[in-house]
Amino acid sequence: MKNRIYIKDLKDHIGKEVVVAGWVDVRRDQGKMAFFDMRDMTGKVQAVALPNHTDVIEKSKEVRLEWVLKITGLVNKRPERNIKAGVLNGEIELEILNIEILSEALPLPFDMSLDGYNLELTTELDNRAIVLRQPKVQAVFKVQETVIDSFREFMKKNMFFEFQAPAITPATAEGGAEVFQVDYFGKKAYLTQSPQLYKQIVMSAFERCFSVNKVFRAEPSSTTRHLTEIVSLDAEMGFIDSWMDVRDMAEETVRYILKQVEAKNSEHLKTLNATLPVMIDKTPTLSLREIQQKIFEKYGRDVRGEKDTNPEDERQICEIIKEETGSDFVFVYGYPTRKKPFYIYPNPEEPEYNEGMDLLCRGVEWLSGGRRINDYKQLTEHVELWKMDPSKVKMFLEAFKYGVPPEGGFAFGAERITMQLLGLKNIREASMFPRDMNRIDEKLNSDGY
Ligand code: AMO
Repeated sequence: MKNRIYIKDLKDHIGKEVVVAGWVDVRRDQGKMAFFDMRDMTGKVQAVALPNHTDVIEKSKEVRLEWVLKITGLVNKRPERNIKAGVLNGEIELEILNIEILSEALPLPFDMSLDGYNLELTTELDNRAIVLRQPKVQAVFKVQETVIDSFREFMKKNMFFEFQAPAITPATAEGGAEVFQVDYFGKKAYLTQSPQLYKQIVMSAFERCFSVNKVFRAEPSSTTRHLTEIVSLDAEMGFIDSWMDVRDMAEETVRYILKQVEAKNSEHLKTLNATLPVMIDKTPTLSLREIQQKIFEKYGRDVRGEKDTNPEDERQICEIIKEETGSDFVFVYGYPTRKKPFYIYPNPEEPEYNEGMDLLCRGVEWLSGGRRINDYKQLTEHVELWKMDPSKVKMFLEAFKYGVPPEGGFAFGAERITMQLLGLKNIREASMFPRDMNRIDEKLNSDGY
């Protein structure tokens, strides 16, 4: 739209005639005058129809919430007594000279105002097409945008090369049954669970690489922290001295993301009443066995010897670490080698435990990663030990025949981080169009074409 001024810029046009376009946000009729807020993607402004423009008053009274208008108006300073300090456009208002109706709207099926909005999650998700206009819902995805942008920024600052990993793969990367099978011209294929093997191949040529990709997990259960389709933020780096270099890079990545969210989304955090988690100077790092011992000592719950953490362990260890150090984050490393994927590097001093790690925060896993095996011989031994078919990982193994430095990497789900940063109760709130066992937007199809 030519000549349109964005609402956030109106303050630079005081005394001038401008064109704004957007939605009617809040209406207030007051006797001889009519007021409503206009909203565009940059903010809101109060529009007012004054008694001397009778035709404009008539039209203003006609408009309803969410109608889409093009308004020609005069940017006026508000009278001193009406100034709202600290609010965008709190010092100005738009005197309406002309209204052009671009689109009418049905009455909203529920209250979408900032204070009045209170939908149950299922209703919210069933009504995503409308609810996306609600400020709290928008705030979640604005924060998520910063999370993904700042991951990318931090990677690039650190010379990681961005690549695109395929979504259709011939074999499963992480093992296990949680994969979606697709019929690929009569052959079996899968939606990727992780770009794991590809990122290691790309690293072997580019030294450092990252990807921002959709990955798919056929999670057969319906939990508050699992989706079947997620945005995976993956990184892989060569020339590490030990797995601790990978941990440090993961920690600095998260620290950068937190700083960016704090700097760019303060209004959104306020809207959501969210407090960011505390990351102290050096995030505590404990082995799986150490955290199991701590849980036993503090809560008397004996999970010593378990092969992995369960949600209750994750909650309890985060509580313990918070109490002991003030940190909301904790790294856990050293999982039983044979219980994890074949590519993870076993600790040379006790090979039955590996150099894989998880980052937990506020009771939930944020990230997994660690050191990988870079030696071709050791890798082929693992393929055998894990009873894998070597022909299915031939392309992966190929890269390791030709010189690969000591290396490692990590990945985290954008929805998990968003959920945990904002203290959301359900991961579905952190996915714009969530996919789970029961939800695949059946009402969205284009069979009519
Ligand atoms: P992992 O399987 O632990 O590791 O996944 C990495 C991160 O992805 C997120 N995540 C999920 N989020 C929502 N719903 C799910 N179903 C789901 N599954 C995973 C979590 C998790 O920490 N290849 C390794 C990573 C690596 O070693 O580099 C991997 O995929 O935030």
